[in-house]
Order: sequence, then structure tokens, then C-alpha cells
Amino acid sequence: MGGGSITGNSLKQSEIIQFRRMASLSNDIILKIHNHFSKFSVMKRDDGLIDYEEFCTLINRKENILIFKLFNCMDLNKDKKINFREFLTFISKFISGTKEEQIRITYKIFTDEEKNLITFESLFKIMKEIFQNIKDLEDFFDDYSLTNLIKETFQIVQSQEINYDEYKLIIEKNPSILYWFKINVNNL
Ligand SMILES: [Ca+2]
Repeated sequence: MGGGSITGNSLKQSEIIQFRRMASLSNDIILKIHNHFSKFSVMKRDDGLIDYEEFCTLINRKENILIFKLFNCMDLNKDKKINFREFLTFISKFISGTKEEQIRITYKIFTDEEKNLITFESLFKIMKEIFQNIKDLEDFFDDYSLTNLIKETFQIVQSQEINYDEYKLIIEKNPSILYWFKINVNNL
């Protein structure tokens, strides 16, 4: 079943059961996430899909590299639209996913797309956007302190570009990195 077939504001009981199995979330949370999804999927076009423009509105930010990466990570079938299945798959990883799943998905967000490795530049750009989204951290991390933080991060693995195994090692030492992506369902 393609997620694109789900339109409108209600999920069928059979769909809820299927999504509950897929995402190991409660019915209430799935409905909450679906309501949130529906609000945005009808904004520009009522097609039950979220396109890039609607996605920027959903995040309530102007287009930037972080939003672009999040959108690409969610868009599993690469049709430049997010269906509900893709949306739920992504969000559930940060609510009920394993640490390994969270490490895998955040690695994708931090990497330089061409090299498929984390470079100083790719990490700097994404971290800057993340900190701008976190109120308490925005003033704390200017470009200078961010540069130092990233230098320290690279020193942990003593390499110029960070591959997946090295990233895992970094997360073991700094698990708080994953909390930046934590999704508070109550805010949906
Ligand atoms: Ca898609």
C-alpha cells in the first residue's frame, strides 16, 4: 500500500493497526501525528502529501540546509513528497526507535551528500541551524565556539572526515547529540 492513498483527515481502523505495528506507537499518538500531518498536507494542494514548500511551513522556518536534509531523509521513495507512512517512519524513530536507528538517521542528516561522510563544513552548517532552533543554545554558540566544538568533535576520532563507525563512537561519548532531535509529541 502506498502512503499516498491516505487522504483527508481520518485514518481507517485497519490503517491505524498497520501503522501501530510499523511504528510501535499508541493509537492516540498515531492519530495526533496524523492530524498534524493532515494540517500541512492540505496547505498548498489537498493531496495527502507534504511537498517541500509545505514542509518548510510545517517546521515554521525559512528554507535552509537542515530542513533540506530532514526532507530528504524523510522522503524514502525520493518522489519529492512526504506521504504519511514516510512521515511516521521518521518521527517514530525519534519517539520509539532504537539508539542504532537514531544514530543512522542523524548520521544521514550530518553528512556531506556527495562524500557520504561528515565533513567539517557539513557539520558546521547543520549544527548552526540546529542551535538556531534551540532557544537556550542560540546565544551560547556563536561561530567561534561552534568551530571549537566541531574541532573537538573531530579530535575524538582523530580524522578529517567522519565515517559511520566514527560517528557512532562520537555518539557513545556525546549521547546528548541525539537529544537535539528528540520530538516532543505534545507539541505537535
Ligand atoms: Ca516520498
